Amino acid sequence: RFSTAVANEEPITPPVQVNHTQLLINGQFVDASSGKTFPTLDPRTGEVIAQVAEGGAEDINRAVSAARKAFDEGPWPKMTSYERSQIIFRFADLLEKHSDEIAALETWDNGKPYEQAKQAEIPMLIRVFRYYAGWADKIHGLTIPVDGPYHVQTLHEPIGVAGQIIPWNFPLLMYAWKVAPALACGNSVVLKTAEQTPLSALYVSKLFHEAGLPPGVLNVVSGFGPTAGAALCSHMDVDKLAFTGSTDTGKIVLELAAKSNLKPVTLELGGKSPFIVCEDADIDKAVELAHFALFFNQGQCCCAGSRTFVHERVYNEFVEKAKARALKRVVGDPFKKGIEQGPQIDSKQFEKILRYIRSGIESGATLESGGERIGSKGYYIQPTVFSNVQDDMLIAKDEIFGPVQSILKFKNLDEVIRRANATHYGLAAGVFTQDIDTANTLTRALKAGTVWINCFDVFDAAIPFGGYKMSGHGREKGIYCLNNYLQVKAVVTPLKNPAW
Ligand code: TXE
Repeated sequence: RFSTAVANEEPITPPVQVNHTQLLINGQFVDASSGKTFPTLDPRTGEVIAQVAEGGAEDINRAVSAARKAFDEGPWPKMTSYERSQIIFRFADLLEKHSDEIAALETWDNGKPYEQAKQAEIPMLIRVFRYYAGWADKIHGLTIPVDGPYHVQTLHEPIGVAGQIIPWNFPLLMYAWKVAPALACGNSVVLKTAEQTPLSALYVSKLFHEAGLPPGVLNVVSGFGPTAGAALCSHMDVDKLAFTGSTDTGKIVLELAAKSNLKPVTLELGGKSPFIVCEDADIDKAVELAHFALFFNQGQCCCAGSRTFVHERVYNEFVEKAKARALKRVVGDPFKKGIEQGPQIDSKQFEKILRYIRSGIESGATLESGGERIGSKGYYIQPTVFSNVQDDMLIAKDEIFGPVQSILKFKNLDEVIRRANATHYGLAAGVFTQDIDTANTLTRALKAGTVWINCFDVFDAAIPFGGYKMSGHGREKGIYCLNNYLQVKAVVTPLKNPAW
């Protein structure tokens, strides 16, 4: 059933070395001021990959000072926008050149299948940087006609020092979504990576400097949330914050921003996204995409289709096929070819997921497949499918963030709209139907930042992404993200001769 091949065997040796474990401040790799380090672990075994410098408040101060200086005194905002775009393009070329090592490092630290990292995520990382490099010299204001003898224009200026905090589920994609637009708009950055996955950001940021990025423009601090993360959020010299992570931590980030200097905050938080399969849907395709929507990246996606609503007329057929698909899922060492699912990120997430599985069973949902760990080493979990899930069960309400599919039954559109929207989250939704009117009705009725129709997880650098309700504030990617990193200055000049 499940490929347990490597969960109980010696893991494959990753084809990459760890060269950078210090903090990157002002263009230099440096130790933490405290001299402290922390281990980053291999999710395949729980063993230590490397000791990494543990940044704290003092290191955040150093990084913010470097970013402040790079922003206030240049050269970054004083370069032409074309020069900035060329550096970002050169960085993208280096990412392409080193994509094998980068993908290997990402897999090693995170546990995601190497093929997924290499074929999907690194190309997207590169694409996002090229997309925003293309924007850098196309950002400009407007000339505005007004009721008086004035020439009025707007200048679109960078905000200043951007503090950015990212999670561990897509370390490099989150890096790209944050760093690329901030730098393209002319800001400087202090990035706090997730404590579970500090390695790949350090590696690629070194390449960024090789591409010509001036010192201080991008500073990377590894460390923990309540120390380094909170210090960044509270810092009086940080002008803007961008955060991706849990809704609970998002609230803390917003509070710290408000209590310090009221810096604007964009938040990309959790989700419990509905995936709605109507009675006229192409069932085989819907089963496959519902499986992908939930199990992709070990189920560790903020937009995972984690409430699979299926129309009662096709429910039994769907459940049978969803179960069969889950039983075929290939789980094992993410460095092996053909692996669809690797280990979960760490013991905390692993235990959390197993708790939710137990809660699903105890609350009366039907366990169709999976439900247990695989092997005795590392954080592998069987692809798990529950049917007969009810809205009030914890597995239907909370973000599990693991390979656990919950299938719910519905009777009609009004009912499924009401139930799909009955959540504090609003990140994404999937709709499966062949009827254009049903698709249009659901698209407009669902309270979600993204609606995928007959597809799921289609990401593109140009498509905005973000949440309604407690899934977040603001949008990342695309043209919409530029506003997060720009100030608008209105400039008014009297006209000497209004007739002309
Ligand atoms: O998240 P945290 P965790 C969800 C998912 C997961 C749960 C917990 O449900 O099971 O969150 O994961 C930093 N001040 N998501 O504990 O705490 C932290 O160091 C400032 C969804 O990993 O939100 C890391 O860099 N920063 C999500 C980042 O916040 C703080 C992706 C995320 O960690 C901080 C990840 C503080 N006080 C988890 N505390 C998504 N939206 O994709 C922590 N951090």
